[in-house]
Amino acid sequence: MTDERGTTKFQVDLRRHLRECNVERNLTRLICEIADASKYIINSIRTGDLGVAGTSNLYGEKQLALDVLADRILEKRLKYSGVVASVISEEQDEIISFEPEHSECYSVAYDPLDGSSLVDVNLAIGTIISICKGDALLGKGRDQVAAMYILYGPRTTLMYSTGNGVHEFGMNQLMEYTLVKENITIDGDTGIYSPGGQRNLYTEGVERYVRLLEEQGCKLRYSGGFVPDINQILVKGKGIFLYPHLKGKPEGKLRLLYELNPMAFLVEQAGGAASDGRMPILDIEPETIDACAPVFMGSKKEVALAQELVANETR
Ligand code: AFP
Repeated sequence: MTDERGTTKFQVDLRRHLRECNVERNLTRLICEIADASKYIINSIRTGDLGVAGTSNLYGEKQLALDVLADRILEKRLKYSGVVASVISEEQDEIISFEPEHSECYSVAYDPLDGSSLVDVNLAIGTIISICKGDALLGKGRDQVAAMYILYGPRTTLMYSTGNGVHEFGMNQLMEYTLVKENITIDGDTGIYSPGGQRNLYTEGVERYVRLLEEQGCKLRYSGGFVPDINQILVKGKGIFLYPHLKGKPEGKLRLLYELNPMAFLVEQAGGAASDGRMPILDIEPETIDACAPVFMGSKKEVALAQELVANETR
């Protein structure tokens, strides 16, 4: 499907790609439903109310009208797909169970609109999806069978993996997702770094790590949106993202089920690594649905260096 430079020779849409990769039928259906739902989310972002909804989520954060709308769009699509047994959303406080029509079914954890604080300033935001087999939402990230995200930037792109490489799609004029690049890889280089969290709250190890990155001449590229920041690493094939443990906030900010697990799955599939500074993100056993963890994610070499510097810090 691609030439020797990795560019697409002819347009392959998402469904066809999933079929040609022999992805299980109901998983194909599920991924395509989510891709379809994203078209309605895009429309809401472009034309919808940018104000607050007057409600809060499980983390006590004010929900935007858009957060609530994106959440409803996804929940409805997943429910009526007939292949989903349960869902959990960052915007809701409990697992919701459905009655799937098929025995071959899945459970989905999602962040319908990550980067709410970037909505009013019109920066890139995204939808993040984690998929497990059956009705199993509280397992380790290693149990995921697929993960994907949709990035709403100047262009809309979709990245997915079903455990067989990471593949990038772009939305065309007909609002169809067509293949941009197959088998995205992250090599050993760093080059760019995206450091989240307030620097004056960094621990000694994290501060040393960031200074080393700066001394290596890495360029600062932090957008404040997890989806564009990880997309940058996958598309450029290099870099490191961190949202570390902070003084007074040892668990960091990012959420295991909705943000870290799916992104760690994609990054590992691309040949990179994702760690909380001590162990792979995908091996963490979540204790609650709102569990958070520090994260160092991207080029393997850089994640290993971060671990060397922070693994023994008291948190
Ligand atoms: P919001 O959804 O509350 O805007 O959080 C976005 C996010 O979860 C993630 O997209 C970013 O990587 C991270 O927060 C940015 O956090 P800071 O604002 O602390 O840099």
